[in-house]
Amino acid sequence: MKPVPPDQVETHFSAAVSRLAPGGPARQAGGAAPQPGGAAARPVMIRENSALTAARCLELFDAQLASRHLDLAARWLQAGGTGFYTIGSSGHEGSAGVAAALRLTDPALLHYRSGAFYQVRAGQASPPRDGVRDVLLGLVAAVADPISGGRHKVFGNRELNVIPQTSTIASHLPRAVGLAFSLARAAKLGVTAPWPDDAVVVGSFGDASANHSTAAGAINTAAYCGYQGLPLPLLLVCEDNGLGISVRTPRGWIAASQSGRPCVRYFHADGADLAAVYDTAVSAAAWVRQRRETAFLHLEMVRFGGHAGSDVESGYRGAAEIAADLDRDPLLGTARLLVEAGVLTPAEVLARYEASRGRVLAMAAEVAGAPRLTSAAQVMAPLAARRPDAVAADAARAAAPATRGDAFRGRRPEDEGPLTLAQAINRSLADALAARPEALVFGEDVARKGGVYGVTRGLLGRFGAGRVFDTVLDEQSILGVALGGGLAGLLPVPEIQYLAYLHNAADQIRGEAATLPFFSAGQYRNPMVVRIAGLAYQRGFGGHFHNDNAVAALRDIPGLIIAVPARPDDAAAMLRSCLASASADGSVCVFLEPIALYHERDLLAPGDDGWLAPYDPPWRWADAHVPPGRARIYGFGDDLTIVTFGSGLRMSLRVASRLGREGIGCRVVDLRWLAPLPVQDLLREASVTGRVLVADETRRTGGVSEGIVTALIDGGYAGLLARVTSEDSFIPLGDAAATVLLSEESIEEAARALLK
Ligand SMILES: Cc1ncc(C[n+]2csc(CCOP(=O)(O)OP(=O)(O)O)c2C)c(N)n1
Repeated sequence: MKPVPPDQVETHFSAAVSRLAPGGPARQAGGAAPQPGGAAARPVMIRENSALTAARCLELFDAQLASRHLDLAARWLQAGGTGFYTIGSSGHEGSAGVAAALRLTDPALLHYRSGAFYQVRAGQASPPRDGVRDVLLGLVAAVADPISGGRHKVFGNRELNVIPQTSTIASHLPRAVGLAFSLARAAKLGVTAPWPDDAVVVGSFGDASANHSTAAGAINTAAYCGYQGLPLPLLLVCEDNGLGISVRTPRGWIAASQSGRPCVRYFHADGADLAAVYDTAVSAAAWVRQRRETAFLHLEMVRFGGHAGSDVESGYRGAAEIAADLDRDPLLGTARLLVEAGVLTPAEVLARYEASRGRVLAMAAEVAGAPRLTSAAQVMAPLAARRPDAVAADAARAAAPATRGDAFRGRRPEDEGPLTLAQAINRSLADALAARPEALVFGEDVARKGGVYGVTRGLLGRFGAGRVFDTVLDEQSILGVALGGGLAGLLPVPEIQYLAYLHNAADQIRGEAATLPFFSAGQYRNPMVVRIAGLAYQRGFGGHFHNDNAVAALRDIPGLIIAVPARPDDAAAMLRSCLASASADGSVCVFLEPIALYHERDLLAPGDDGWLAPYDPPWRWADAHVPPGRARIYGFGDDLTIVTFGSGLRMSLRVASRLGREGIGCRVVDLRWLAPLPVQDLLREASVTGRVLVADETRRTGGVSEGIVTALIDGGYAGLLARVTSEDSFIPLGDAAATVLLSEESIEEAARALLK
């Protein structure tokens, strides 16, 4: 196959380099300027007043060249049908200077155009990695791709501390903020993080991305933390090429919108001038590292080759405008530095350029046929990595008796008598904080107030503000702290105040948390237990936003664990299982708490205390372990199986009791877990009676019942089957709510119909 013919960027580069006028006598890049009187030799600097040495500049030039030729190789591979990704870094090679200003141990979350950064970072490893090979393996979706194992083309590498990113622009910035926050927090709590205490987190992104609410929220949160004196060592790098695909960023917008913010120090450099980028990045990195404060490094760049290989740039930019960018080619900028400093001649620059092309293309040809993933099992392996035995063992982990006694101020929960659901969750959180020094509980109103419903009451006083804290009112940032915290060795237990408010931040679970093990072939995990107060039936309170019953946005996320505890005893055991799954398996767990059951006491009659349960002491935790995906069965009736969960359980048990008085035998299956769905338990209990009623408080469309019915059919169940659900509606205020929600009456009516 023929190489890609030279485009105007290449033609302009070689012509412009040929015209460069060498400055002074050629010097060895690694050489040193002679000192008067034989004093110690000083390294040769690439330019007066720059801290970039000639030797380092030459190394960075090689990284820039490799990055440029990787873009050309990507197009060559795609033309040959063996490459699958052509979004390049051409014009953005100034990012090499940012990498050079940072350390290998500074965690990096990179923009898809930070290819030169990646090449420099690869060279910082000892021994140096072959960054070109890494990227090529990603382009051809090879199993040997060191980060995703053939699942995506991303910049990432565990050894290089480059955490892979998704294609959703800016979605990595809440995690970057969370990681910077968590590194400092882990150090304070004595938790060992995979990065040094003085590490700087770097997150790069484009100029259009800077406008995304995710970026705006993340930058605001960084500032908000800094304003309160909280350490937030984050270097935000905006690679500003003035375009978001075809849409122009208004001239001067990034500087105008990002400079002068409180607690986010603004730095600016010309991205085509490597020495300027390096010097400015050195200052910005020092600012962040020493002050533990956030900095915003604004690099003005150009974009060559359109947005991606498929993008016809001439459709939205004039030829003159495109040509005007050619003089701002960062490779030309670095060539100028090297030639003017006498390090290389123009001919040597061009020879180096061609040598780099030869090396990259030869390697591209070598990896083009590398083996790819060939089965669903291979593709999905990182999603299925569960270790039930390790989870069971971890779930039984309690604090030493003395520590536990202190945590509960002498009154152990098992001695309190029967507890409500809210109390059981509260005591379980306290047990988790006592047993797991890395656990953090945080969210809106969780600390001083103790939660809207008192579920986290008292935890701040007992465990301190380092571990139980109120956050900024931004669900994306709350989840970002969890995303970063998990990477930093913490066990985050964030709270989303109401299920309705998960939805404006759902991508942080769907697109970020859940995908990380997939795109890193299991090398990175996101341990977290996201507590969400939700579901309906708050009597006379709240309307839709406090009674939202939609879980569709969660149910189809591969690998996610979703717990819906209905009863106090299950809540405690299930929370321990979630914490253990997060801790032992790195699982992303959602713990959906039915608000209406928080303070419920009765089941069948006022004062019967049927919805209370005593708290298990630690010695019972192993026996009481509830593995994810196991249901709980109530009753032994042979006539009808009611399948339900959450508030539906209480209603179904009441219906079953009434039917029982008429001699109709029911068994009620509390699924407890919406993911993984307890399919085995479901099929077993369905086949006993041959009559199944699904009582589901979520919506008829996209609700849980669709999954239950499908699981029954898929599993070969051939008996009678019906479902009652809530309506495809939002929840109105006041008594009208009952008109659209699953009710005890509708369950009973459907049960009787099924029994006829
Ligand atoms: C949330 C989201 N919306 C839309 C897209 C589609 N998209 C991909 S790149 C891009 C433009 C990004 O521009 P910018 O941030 O300036 O980065 P650049 O590509 O110019 O380096 C868009 C709209 C996306 N990836 N993510």
